[in-house]
Amino acid sequence: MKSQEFVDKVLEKYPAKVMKNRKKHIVVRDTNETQEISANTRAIPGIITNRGCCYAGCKGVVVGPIIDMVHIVHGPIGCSYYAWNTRRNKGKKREDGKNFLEYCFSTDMQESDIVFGGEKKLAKAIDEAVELFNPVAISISATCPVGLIGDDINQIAKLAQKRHGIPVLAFNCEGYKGVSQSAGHHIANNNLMRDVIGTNDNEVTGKYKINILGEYNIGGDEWEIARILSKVGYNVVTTMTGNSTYEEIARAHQADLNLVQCHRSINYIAEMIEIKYGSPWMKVNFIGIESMSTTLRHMAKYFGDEELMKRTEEVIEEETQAIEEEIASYKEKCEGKTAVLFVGGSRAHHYQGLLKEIGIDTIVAGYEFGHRDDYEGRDIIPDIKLDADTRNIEEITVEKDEQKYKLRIPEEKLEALKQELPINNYEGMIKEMGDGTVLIDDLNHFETEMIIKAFKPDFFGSGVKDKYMIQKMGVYSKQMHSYDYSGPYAGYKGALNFARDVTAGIHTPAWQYVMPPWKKEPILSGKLEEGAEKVC
Ligand code: CFM
Repeated sequence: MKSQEFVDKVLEKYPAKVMKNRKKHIVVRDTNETQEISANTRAIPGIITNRGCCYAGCKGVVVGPIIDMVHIVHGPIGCSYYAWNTRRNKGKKREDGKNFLEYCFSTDMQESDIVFGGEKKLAKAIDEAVELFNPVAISISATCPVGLIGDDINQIAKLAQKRHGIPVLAFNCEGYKGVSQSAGHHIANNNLMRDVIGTNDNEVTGKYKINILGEYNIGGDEWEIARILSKVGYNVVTTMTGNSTYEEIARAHQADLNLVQCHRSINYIAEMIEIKYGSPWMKVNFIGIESMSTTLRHMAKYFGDEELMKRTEEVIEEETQAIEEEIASYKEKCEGKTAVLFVGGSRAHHYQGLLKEIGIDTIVAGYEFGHRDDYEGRDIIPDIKLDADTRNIEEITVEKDEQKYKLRIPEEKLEALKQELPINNYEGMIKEMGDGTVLIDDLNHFETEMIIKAFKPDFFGSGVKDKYMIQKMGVYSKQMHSYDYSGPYAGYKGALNFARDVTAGIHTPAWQYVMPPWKKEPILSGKLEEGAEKVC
């Protein structure tokens, strides 16, 4: 089916008001046009959206992966339980042996706490956590009821910090704030910037100091990325926040350059670090062989050191050679297949290159909660001011700390590099998609079904809420959030893992058994009574 025909078919099913709304979130790509898409607006009530909430974006995504903090969720147990290890953000303990990622900490609010207030219970939970685990720091994340009943988590945190002498950070990330998990990223970014980054001045030594921002070590991605970067000679100060510790994040301001992998979840910190501490940020992509190599070349160019450039080429050569043959064998098996990608706020873009490398074209793509800049590129920035998700979010402003920090690179040199490198810039997803492909923002279950019927893709990269519905329709679906049980998928070895998994997934004979037997043959047989009429 042609893309426009598909869009018309989807829209005609909606009541007029809904149709008007959804129309703005769907774009058929025309490479001759500069196209716009509506994004980051409230989902329509009644539509089964795949989105999460503000708490998910704050605690689940940005704060939760810090390994040596105890992350207490102040709320009913479900909010904590359903976020317990499901994202597969991994972490390894450091010398102090502190890694609490496997635990699930909650105040388990009950009806009486809602009626009489939960502050005492929260204070007690903090005391207990300190006594039992002795963490480096504590985070408290608010869930919906906390905001509704008015528990003052900031005051509780302040008092607990005094009592125990460790940082206790409060995040007012009630689930209902904003329109999706994106609001939670923003809140987490603000607090980490205000309370943590820049508080550890113990000097990080070595050359080429970098931070990896917007990388959460899902399925071990960060380990593969860090392996490659150290092989070239980079010194990773911290990753935000996958496999990170509190103190590593506290010294992030010492890096010379910030690499931004997931722009959506961390762009606020990247901007603020540049303003306050003078280290610019550069957009990178560690997913896919070509993207990984391009990223390494961009980094070497930024530092402009001959030796580093040479080493970069050596590493690229060695790493790509090691996987070339196996990747080619997968490409042979997947050539000509098609993919649909629907993931949070960056992966639907990042994975397109890798899929292409094994011969798979992305024909439909969209974000759950991306903003317009994630689709259209950073240069539409004035519109971000109108962003729906800044509602209820305290904007923090940071100022240049000129006393202590200068720009890490001479200004003229930086300006020249900006012409060639993605420094402080991000090209959105739209520009990279071909004519006739479809972009859909905040895809819902009805539209998912329609996509499958219209395009019959071979691969659907999405999340757990729709995975099984897609597979029941006979299409291979991979969870692009947690990678199901696999990973890493980043870097060179990760690309190979991904290619292997996808090839196996597409070619498994399971899909031919998806049709239930009663759709093909009668399972009951009998004779009609004389004179009886057949009704079905
Ligand atoms: Fe960034 Fe992410 Fe994503 Fe995201 Fe997420 Fe995630 Fe995601 Mo799931 S931070 S926007 S809020 S890349 S948890 S690691 S996979 S929706 S596309």
